[in-house]
Amino acid sequence: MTTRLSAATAGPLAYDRAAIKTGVVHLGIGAFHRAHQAPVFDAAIASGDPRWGVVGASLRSPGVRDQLVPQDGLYTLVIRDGAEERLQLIGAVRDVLVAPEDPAALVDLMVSPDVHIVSLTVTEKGYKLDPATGRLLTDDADVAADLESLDAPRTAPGFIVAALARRKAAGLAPFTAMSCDNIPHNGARLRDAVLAIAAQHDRTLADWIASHGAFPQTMIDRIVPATSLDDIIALHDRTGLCDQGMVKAEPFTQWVIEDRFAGPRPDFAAFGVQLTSAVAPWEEAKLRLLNGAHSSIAYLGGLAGIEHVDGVVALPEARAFVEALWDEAEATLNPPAELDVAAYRTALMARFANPALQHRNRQIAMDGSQKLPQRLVAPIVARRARGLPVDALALGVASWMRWQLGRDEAGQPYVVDDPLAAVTAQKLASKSHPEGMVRALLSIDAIFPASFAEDAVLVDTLTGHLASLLAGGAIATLKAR
Ligand code: CS2
Repeated sequence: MTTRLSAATAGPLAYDRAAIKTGVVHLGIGAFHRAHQAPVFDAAIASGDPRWGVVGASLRSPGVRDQLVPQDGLYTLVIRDGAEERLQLIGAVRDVLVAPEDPAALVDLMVSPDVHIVSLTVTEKGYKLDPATGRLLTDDADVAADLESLDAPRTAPGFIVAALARRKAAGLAPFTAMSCDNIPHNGARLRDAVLAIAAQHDRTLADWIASHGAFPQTMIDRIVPATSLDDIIALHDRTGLCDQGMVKAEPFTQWVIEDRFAGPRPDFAAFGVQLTSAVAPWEEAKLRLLNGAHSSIAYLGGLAGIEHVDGVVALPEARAFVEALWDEAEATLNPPAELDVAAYRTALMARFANPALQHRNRQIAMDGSQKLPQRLVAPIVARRARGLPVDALALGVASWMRWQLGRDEAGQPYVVDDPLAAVTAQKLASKSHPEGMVRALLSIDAIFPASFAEDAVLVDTLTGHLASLLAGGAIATLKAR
């Protein structure tokens, strides 16, 4: 019988867990939160400020609660760099709630005067916004339910509105609602979604949130692949404890936060977080360089049957493609003065090549419809507005198009895991010629602007790439560039 990690079996922490308060409610407590924000709150607690304990909530399934609660919320952050591995025990997470099981319990907690921050990693689709325009998806069943009643909220913005309404009624200050997802202008988008739902219920509530609430914009960066059973077994072999809540990550971590809070916050700067008034240039650089390359690598590699990111960038032709994509994307950026783009690119290639991460291409390939607009479409828009070519960026988009067929180059089927999968499948249903396929997919206005279909040069480039992917495959296409 294996021994589970828990307060009774874990090694000592640098602080007394009994003294911690819940200052943060985190919506969407997946691996990313546990590897990126929770360690910062943990550092704040370890520095002697016990206000920043975290209660996480899952908005859908009980999986994380079942991993963490039997372990008293404790888990190991495994930091891997090639052959080196560092373990960090994180004690900041006090509890995990499963929102659909008891929505009222989550709202009650968010109303606590000790809670100053409600942070979110609910992935792009969790905001229920049109990916191209950022407009609230009022036709979505969960959004419609939250617009109708907030007695048992279903969406992240719905929970925030329900809790802020109670805080207003109780004469409490609002908490700061902090999006930590890879969506552009994440703070403003969350604010818009919250205000749209609030206004539907109570105009004065919406006005109160608009004037007293805070929705800082953030840029978050750390590569955190999904934990596998092999990872759990390897950690067990090393420590003798079974840690089902472990997360693995690269050493690199960056968090840039707009310094706009409605109430107290940790001394973030003391824990390596950058506070600034201008997050957008950081976010744009990260989304277009790291994430744009990541998505392209994921589709090309996935089609070629390469399992992990490092396996793709091990190929010289793939590295050359990534550099070309970065050349194109970099020309659309207005990077912050502190960002040395050349050094960032060099470091980024090394991060992708980290063999110990085993970051699956299929994980990154998920939810492409939600990711493409900010990662690949936006830099194409910027370049085409200046009449510039977009060969590499267009290959990224064409590989996403080819991915929609649901079968790799060896004929292996896979599930296109995307909220718009039915739409892309339907668009492609009667199409067999590359140009028809390109035009059909470009007509999805949640992803692409209307200008794309009217841009003959772009349509031609996309069609050429898609034809090559269909005829010769991803590696041959990369080699022929
Ligand atoms: C990845 C990101 O899955 C994906 O779409 O591109 O999760 C990426 O690993 C992070 O943004 C890195 O900060």
